[in-house]
Amino acid sequence: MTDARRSSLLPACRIALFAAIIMATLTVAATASALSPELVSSDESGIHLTLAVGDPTVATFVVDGVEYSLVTLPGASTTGEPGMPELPCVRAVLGIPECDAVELDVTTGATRRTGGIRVIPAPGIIEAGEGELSRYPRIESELYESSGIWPERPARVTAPRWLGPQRTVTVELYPCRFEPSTGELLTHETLDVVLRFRGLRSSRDETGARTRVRPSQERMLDATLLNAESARSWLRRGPLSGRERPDDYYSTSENWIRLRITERGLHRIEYGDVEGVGAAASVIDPATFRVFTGGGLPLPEAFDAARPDWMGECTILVDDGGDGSFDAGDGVVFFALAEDGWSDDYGIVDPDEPHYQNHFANENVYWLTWEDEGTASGFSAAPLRMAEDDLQNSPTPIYLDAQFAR
Ligand SMILES: [Ca+2]
Repeated sequence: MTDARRSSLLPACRIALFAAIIMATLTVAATASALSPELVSSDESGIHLTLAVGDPTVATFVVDGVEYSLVTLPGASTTGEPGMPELPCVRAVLGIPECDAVELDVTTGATRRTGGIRVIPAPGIIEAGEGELSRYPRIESELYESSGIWPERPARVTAPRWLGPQRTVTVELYPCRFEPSTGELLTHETLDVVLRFRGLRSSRDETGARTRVRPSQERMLDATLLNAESARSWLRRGPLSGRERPDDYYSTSENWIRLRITERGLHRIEYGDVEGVGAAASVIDPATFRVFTGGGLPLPEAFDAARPDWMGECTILVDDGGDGSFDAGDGVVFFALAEDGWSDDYGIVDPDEPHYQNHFANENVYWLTWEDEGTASGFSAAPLRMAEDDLQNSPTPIYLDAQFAR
């Protein structure tokens, strides 16, 4: 392909380039004033937290003729279990090592008792019928007729779950508890929680490298975990457990640029485009360029329908001027579909309409990735490249416009 011919294919193409959007799986709404336990220690022998509690605020409400108290603590969340007393709750997310079980011990400091209180139940929800509004009534559960204290213990720990490469638990601390039969509110001035790990796996299984953590994941863990620093030594080892990811995934490379496509045709990403979004274009190894796309169709509506594991790789042309380095004037050429187009372009079997219209997006998305000079590509297969043909010996040249004329 000569430069002149290539440029004649491209003038109508519009390329919108945006910096890679890092896909944080979790954002945490934490305010500066949020009440949080203090981390005393965190290692494989256990995690120790302590919480000093100020005075709760008690406001009085009358609901259906019954006088209730709403108990709040500045910066604390609430228990929020429908029908159960609505009480302050302080949550902390902690990184933990891989183990068979997590045990929680909690001790309380001085406890104040306030009498003559009926703590308001947390609202439930009654879904609206057609033409009605949903209601959120506060209806007492059977607990209000029982003799125990709620919550039963002043702290609890959730079942472990993976947060990216980190095993985590959430600890809930209940500085205030309620005894319905006596009408007393118990306020613990301090709470001390110790988590211990039974059947530790990290020390007995040293096989396999630690999972590579992307900077975005590290920021997410730092913002979420109370013990992010010590939890780093407990990051997952070896291959992913549970649902296996294919080899090719976003974690396979550090470098991704999101390409937002609104016109079907050949597109060219210039050296300056890559540099323009803040990437160090001069250290890119052009042999490692790849372009991926999910295809442009929405995911199936049925929740149990098969979903793609990963995107498809596009066959691209890398124009590096033949010198093996990525410089000004070089570029990456690829064919892309817009968000709407002819159904057979998208591989739609038995389309309802010959022309497919995307009702969910105003652009199709492609992803450009690469490695820097001297760093190995994490992808297992060779990148897909267009074959170049000068068409000199072709008896019946194919004209792009004719092939897709309708
Ligand atoms: Ca070059």
